[in-house]
This record gives sequence, structure tokens and C-alpha cells, in this order.
Amino acid sequence: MKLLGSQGLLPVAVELLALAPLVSSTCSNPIVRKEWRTLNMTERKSYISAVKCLQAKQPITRNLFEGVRSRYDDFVAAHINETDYVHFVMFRWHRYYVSQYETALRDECGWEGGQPYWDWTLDAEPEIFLNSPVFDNVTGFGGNGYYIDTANDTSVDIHVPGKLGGGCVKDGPFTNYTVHLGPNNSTAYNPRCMTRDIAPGFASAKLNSTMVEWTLSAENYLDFDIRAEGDVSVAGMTYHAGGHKGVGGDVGIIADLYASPSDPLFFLHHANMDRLWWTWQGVDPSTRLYQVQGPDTKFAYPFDFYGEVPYKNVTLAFEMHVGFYVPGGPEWVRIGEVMDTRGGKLCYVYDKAGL
Ligand SMILES: *[C@@H]1O[C@H](CO)[C@@H](O)[C@H](O)[C@H]1NC(C)=O
Ligand SMILES: *[C@@H]1O[C@H](CO)[C@@H](O)[C@H](O)[C@H]1NC(C)=O
Ligand SMILES: *[C@@H]1O[C@H](CO)[C@@H](O)[C@H](O)[C@H]1NC(C)=O
Ligand SMILES: *[C@@H]1O[C@H](CO)[C@@H](O)[C@H](O)[C@H]1NC(C)=O
Ligand SMILES: *[C@@H]1O[C@H](CO)[C@@H](O)[C@H](O)[C@H]1NC(C)=O
Ligand SMILES: *[C@@H]1O[C@H](CO)[C@@H](O)[C@H](O)[C@H]1NC(C)=O
Ligand SMILES: *[C@@H]1O[C@H](CO)[C@@H](O)[C@H](O)[C@H]1NC(C)=O
Ligand SMILES: *[C@@H]1O[C@H](CO)[C@@H](O)[C@H](O)[C@H]1NC(C)=O
Ligand SMILES: *[C@@H]1O[C@H](CO)[C@@H](O)[C@H](O)[C@H]1NC(C)=O
Ligand SMILES: [Cu+2]
Repeated sequence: MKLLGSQGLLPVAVELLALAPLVSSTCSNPIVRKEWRTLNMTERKSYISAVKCLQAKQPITRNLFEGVRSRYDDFVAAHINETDYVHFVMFRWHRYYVSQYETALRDECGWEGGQPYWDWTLDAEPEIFLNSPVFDNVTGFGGNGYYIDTANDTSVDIHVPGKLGGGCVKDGPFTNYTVHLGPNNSTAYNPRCMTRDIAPGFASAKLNSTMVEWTLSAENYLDFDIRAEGDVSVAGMTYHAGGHKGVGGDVGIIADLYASPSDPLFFLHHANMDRLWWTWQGVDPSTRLYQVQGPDTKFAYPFDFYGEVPYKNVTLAFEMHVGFYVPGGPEWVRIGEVMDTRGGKLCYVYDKAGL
């Protein structure tokens, strides 16, 4: 394992965690989540088939959201509806969300593994970024969209430097895949192709190992969260925005704050960020496993980029609205129930910590 920083404390702690995991009585056989390129070709194709299966299955929330057309759309619509409420309890909400998606792939579409993650540090060089196995046109999610000049597009609030696409994804298993929801907070029926707008240089700068090391060296949850989420300027964006805007650029759907899960890569990106949080927690579980800080309100301190906003700090008892995308599933989940990936409402681990 590569050393993080000079003191070498993290790898030691991470190995201890791996040897003596925090055993929960209800989770003796956790699902193991693996990096995309460590799956063999048969497994990669099965995962893609399971995603396509969700995209072809009947939805359960069509009565709630007009534009929903598939079981996959249930997840997209839930994300759109909750975005204004869950940011910035973001990592806690997305941890549960990705785990429910994983459950749907397994229980409803025959996937046998854990939700794969994309360790983007392995691809974070401008010249090789587009060759990532996640963009493979047979055993990945396809590559970029065709080029559209969006320099003067006034619907783009922040322009991503060096974007190379913008149009429909033109190769791979999701060529011509029709997304139904968005843009932004709209859940009306709006069929159009799935777009990507990859920016290899921007992505590499935001997703490389330097960025990850710096984020993992945060001393408390709030600082970790601030580093991982970044701010709303091109310079201040960090790895969360690096995945969304590095792949979505100016107009790719994964860059849409609300409708981003329309691109299946969303779930590999968020699984990796969840893995990095899990890694960070594992360095000092007695302090970090249940450490919770941050506001209950969007763009409130310390994410008050647009001015002061009234808020309260969340606690483990804070209830997150998770939506209606699981038949019979809970509508609300407490933050304390998703802090430990092997306890509460969760039961999974990652095959590998850190870099
Ligand atoms: C791929 O992995 C699966 C286990 O998930 C195994 O059953 C299968 O034999 C492997 N296939 C190849 C071609 O290695
Ligand atoms: C995938 O990409 C390779 C290399 O660019 C190309 O030769 C091949 O035809 C493509 N295959 C498909 C199915 O698009
Ligand atoms: C964008 O605007 C600039 C300045 O007005 C102009 O020179 C350029 O041709 C425009 N680009 C496109 C694609 O319309
Ligand atoms: C989505 O919201 C952004 C930010 O508020 C805005 O700039 C953009 O015009 C909206 N996009 C569309 C297609 O409505
Ligand atoms: C995608 O759609 C375009 C335009 O309708 C069509 O020309 C092309 O053959 C389609 N590609 C695939 C792989 O279905
Ligand atoms: C969607 O966003 C617009 C513009 O920000 C806002 O006026 C509207 O109330 C929002 N709709 C919903 C359903 O949240
Ligand atoms: C990561 O990107 C930053 C910004 O471009 C750069 O300064 C740094 O050297 C890069 N780190 C690695 C390991 O390439
Ligand atoms: C929230 O917590 C921070 C420290 O993490 C503290 O500085 C701030 O005053 C708290 N805000 C409220 C409203 O309690
Ligand atoms: C949308 O989100 C709000 C806020 O969390 C929630 O009260 C409402 O029930 C949600 N609607 C649906 C249909 O999920
Ligand atoms: Cu995200």
C-alpha cells in the first residue's frame, strides 16, 4: 500500500482496521465492493446488464414523479427531489442512497457483487484519462459525447476548462440511452440522449492522488467534508466536483447537480467517495466512526458561499428524508444509522482502503 504523507500513520491504522474490523452482530458477512478494473470481463458485463435491467424495469414512483419511466428513474427522481434538502449532509445521504441502489441491482436484477467503485487516481493524467477502463466501449460505460462548443451557452453557470464533448455519448453500452428527467429540479417527462462532456485536464487535477492525500489528512469530519466537497469556483473545486464536472463538463448530465444519477457512472464515483470517507473513518474509528458535524441546511456555514443562511448543526439523531424508491423501505433514516458501513442499516466493506 502506498504511504500517505510522511508520517505513515494512516496505512498502519488502515491495516489494523482490515485485520480487526468493527464487527457488528448483525453484519457478519458484508458485501465486498471492488474497484471497476479488478472485476473480470464477465463481471463487468454482468454489472452493465444489471444496470440495463433496472433501466428496463417498471418503476414504483411514477405516481409521485410524472417523468419516471423505469426502476432506474426511481433513483434519479429521488435524487432530484432531495437535492435541495440533503446537500450538505451529503456523504451521509449518498452512503445510504448508493447502498439502496446496490440492493436493487442485487435483489431485482441478479447482480451478485457489491457496488463497484471508480478509483480515479489511477486515471488522473490528462493523456490517459480518456483511456480509463470505465470509459471502455464494450466492458465499460462508453466514452465522451461528440463535441459541442458551449463557450457562449448562457445556461452554463460555471465553464469547465478543456472540455472535449457535450453531445450524446457515442459509443459503448449506453449509446443512445434515453434519460427522462431533469434538467435541474424538473421531474417532468423530458426524453433526450445521455450526454458527456469530459475535461481530462480538469479531471486529472481534481481527482489525483495529491487531492486525495490532502483530503484524507483532515483532522475532523467537518474539515474532511469541506475538503471533499470543495467550493463553487473552478479553482476551489475538489474531488467531488472533479468527478461530476470532469466527466460532465459544461453540459454532460452527470454535472447536473440534481439529475446527475442519470449517468450510471455517478454510482461508481459516489462509491469511491464513500470509500474515501470509510478510509478516513478507519484511521481512528473510536473518534471518527460516529463523528458528525455540519449544517442541516444547504449553503449554510461552513458552505455559506452565497452569504449567511440560518441553520442548525446536525447530530446522529438527525433524520434524512431518503424518498420512496424502495418498496416498503423507510422514508426517513437517521444519520447515526449510516455512519458504520457494518452496522445500522448497512452491511458492506471495501476491498481496499486509501490510495
Ligand atoms: C470472473 O469472476 C467470477 C467470480 O465473480 C468467476 O466465477 C469467473 O470464473 C471469472 N471469469 C473469468 C473469465 O475469469
Ligand atoms: C471501440 O473502440 C475501439 C477503439 O477505438 C474501436 O476499434 C471499436 O470499433 C469500438 N467498438 C465499438 C463496439 O464501438
Ligand atoms: C462566442 O462568442 C464570441 C464573442 O462574441 C464569438 O467570437 C464566438 O464566435 C462565439 N462562439 C460561438 C460557438 O458561437
Ligand atoms: C439549471 O440551473 C442553473 C443554475 O441555477 C441555470 O444556470 C441553468 O440555466 C438551469 N438549466 C436549465 C436547462 O434550466
Ligand atoms: C444512435 O442514434 C443515432 C441517431 O438516431 C443512430 O444513427 C445510431 O445508429 C444509433 N446508434 C446505436 C448504437 O443505436
Ligand atoms: C425548482 O427550481 C426553481 C428555480 O430555482 C424554483 O423556483 C422551483 O420552486 C423549484 N421546484 C421545485 C419542485 O423544487
Ligand atoms: C495533481 O494535480 C495538481 C494540480 O494540477 C498538481 O499540482 C499535482 O502535482 C498533481 N499530483 C500528481 C500526483 O500528479
Ligand atoms: C456549528 O458547529 C460549529 C463547529 O463545528 C460552530 O462553530 C458553530 O457555531 C455551530 N453553529 C450553530 C448554529 O450551533
Ligand atoms: C420530496 O422531498 C421532500 C423533502 O425531503 C419530501 O418531504 C417529499 O415527501 C418528497 N417527495 C417525494 C414524492 O418523494
Ligand atoms: Cu455527487
